[in-house]
Amino acid sequence: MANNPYSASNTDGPHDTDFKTSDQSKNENLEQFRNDAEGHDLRTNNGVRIADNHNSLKAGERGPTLMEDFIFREKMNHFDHERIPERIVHARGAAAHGVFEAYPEAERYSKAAVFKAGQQTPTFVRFSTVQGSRGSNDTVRDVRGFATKFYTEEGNWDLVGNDMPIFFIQDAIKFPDFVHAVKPEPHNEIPQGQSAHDTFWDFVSLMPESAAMVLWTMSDRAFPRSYRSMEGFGIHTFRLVDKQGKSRFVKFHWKPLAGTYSFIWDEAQLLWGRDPDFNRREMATDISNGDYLEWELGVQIIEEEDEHKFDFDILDATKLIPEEQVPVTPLGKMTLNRNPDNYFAETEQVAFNPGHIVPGIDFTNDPLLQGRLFSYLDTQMLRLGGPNFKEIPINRPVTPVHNNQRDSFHRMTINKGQASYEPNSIDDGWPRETPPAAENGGFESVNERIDAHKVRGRSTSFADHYSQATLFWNSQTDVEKEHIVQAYGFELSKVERPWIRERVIQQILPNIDLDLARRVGEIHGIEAPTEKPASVEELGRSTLTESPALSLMARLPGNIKYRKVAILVADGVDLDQVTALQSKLKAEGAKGMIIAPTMAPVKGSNGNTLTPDAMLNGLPSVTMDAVLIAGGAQSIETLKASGQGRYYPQEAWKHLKVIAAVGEGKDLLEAANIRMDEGVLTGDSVDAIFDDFKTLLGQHRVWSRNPEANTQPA
Ligand code: HDD
Repeated sequence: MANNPYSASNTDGPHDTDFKTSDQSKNENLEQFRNDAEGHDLRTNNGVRIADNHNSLKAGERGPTLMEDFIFREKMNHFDHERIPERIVHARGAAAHGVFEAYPEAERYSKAAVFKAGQQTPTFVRFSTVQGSRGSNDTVRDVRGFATKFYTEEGNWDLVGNDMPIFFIQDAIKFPDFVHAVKPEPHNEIPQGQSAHDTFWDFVSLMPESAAMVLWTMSDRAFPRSYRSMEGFGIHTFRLVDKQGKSRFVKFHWKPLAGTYSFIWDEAQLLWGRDPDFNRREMATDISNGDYLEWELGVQIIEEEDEHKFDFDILDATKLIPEEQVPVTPLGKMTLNRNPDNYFAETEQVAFNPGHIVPGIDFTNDPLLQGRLFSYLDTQMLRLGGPNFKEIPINRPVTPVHNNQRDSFHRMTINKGQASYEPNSIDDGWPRETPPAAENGGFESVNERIDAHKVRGRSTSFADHYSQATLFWNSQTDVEKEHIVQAYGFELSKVERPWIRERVIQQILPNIDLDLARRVGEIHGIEAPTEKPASVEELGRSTLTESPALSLMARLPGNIKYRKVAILVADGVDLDQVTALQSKLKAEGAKGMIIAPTMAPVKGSNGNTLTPDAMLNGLPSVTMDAVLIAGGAQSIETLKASGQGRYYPQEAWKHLKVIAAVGEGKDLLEAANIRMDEGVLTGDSVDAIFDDFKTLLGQHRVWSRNPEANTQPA
């Protein structure tokens, strides 16, 4: 094209130079599409006012409806077409808008506008579960999707990651097999939101490369307490390209400023019934209360010349790079600060694609990533009905879009001009290319030399299937290990075919750890081998035996910010104590929820009243992080006499939560047979218990209670 007067050689750089983003760019961009009905008449889609929205047009009041009723037909016709296919995976999700602000050091590593020092870029983040359908539960044992769309000055960049740093398979060609195996079984569509079934365990036990990721999903990471307490990972090795054109390998990490913490399994399961929307509800409520969610985006940086310095292949998505080997360099901070206006329009229609990258970011040859680059666009064509899904407001970049792509279903853009091809001389060559160079803004792929034979195969450097599973297991605390053993125990108990259970216990788990295999084997009455059966290549070699960063306990918040604490009250409660508890919690950034036997105003001992936030069964203990019991003789008598009142602290105790009782509150603990331990505090005043309460809640749970809690009824 170089000698064509209407092509690239005729251009001298970007043509949309004055385009800049701010944290509000996407909000402003969406505004033109918002529809607020307040103060407006009800009309048909053709704009005709509707006089009666209750009665169809009939031949006589008791007669048949007339075909002529265009108002009825339009309404019914639209309703009949409301549903679109749910996502084939990650169907259940919740999203929020936010802003990403780059730290000064970010621009050292990438020329992308999103990483310019101080640059604010609007974001939209969708969190999801993988296995369940759109109507399943939030707190299932599963991986969580963590997909971020950055509406940058240079176009949309999507970082489509998960809350775990590795994946189940190495090559995208196995993705349909994996998803078929984990999804509800084809003959009866059971089970929903669970991996505890034959097809999943059949597949993963035949695919040793999945061992490490399955281990992660058997850990408490699989039910994060909240979206704000989840880490996020880009998983694949990507590239960042700096202004000089130098490319470095990177792994992306989202580090939650709130720290990481999870549910325990029984609690997560109970929540399925008590509040199936727990995570999404909390995020939406927190954002509307101004309690925003925050993460730092960081990268592990690997210079190109160090590509082969690891015990594993950095192109293998079943491997993480231990943070002890390559620390995470923070590049910026994201704050989620605005709820979507409409679930369908934004959260359901948002279309992520790891193939959406911008200059300064590039792919690697990870075969899982390469396959994803095909799949996302393809699935969106079906789910969102054709190639014009890019014009749906939530998917539009905030940059101008001009190209020669035309037509198809539901085209919104009215392209002017006669020429829809390039080069052209009719429209003076517009829209023109921007030559691929840093100063011109055009996208340029890293100029990697590829000189290879065409081969359908896998590199021997991908043969290690177990060393990082072992690393993860070794890095867990005793309680975490116990939860993992119990998880394998439960999941395999749901597997009907004995040979699948045997395969997991005898051929997979021992390669991770002999003790793990023995303990799971004991639950199933299956003898585990005493030596690792896998080949040396499969066992891999890891120079690191432990990575403390892999334990959830490594990132406990230490503070009680954003924690939800139940304050149990009934008529006659000591209101001064309640007020003191609430204000102390507030001062720490936590929230005290007033929970009473009924929703009727609670009469305090001083004659004042208090409005409850919920009833005992409205916000049960599984929805709360800790329990406080305020004093007041009459209040405690009422709670003691109530089954729900006694059950509340019992359930919280079982789930290793901190419980503190002020004044007569200790009588409720006695009546509920609560075993006293370091996590059960009593005192005559709020001051007497609060500091210890705060310290213990900062550790998330009373882990030392675990052995004793196991001996108590569920
Ligand atoms: Fe995927 C959705 C994350 C491997 C094919 N994926 C999807 C979503 C997330 C991920 C977070 C939901 C996005 C949203 O909220 O809309 N997927 C991952 C990660 C992977 C991964 C972190 C491995 C590192 N995915 C993967 C492979 C393939 C796909 C190997 C196929 C080759 N993923 C899809 C998909 C989905 C999807 C079928 C379903 C809905 C959608 O894309 O938009 O194309």
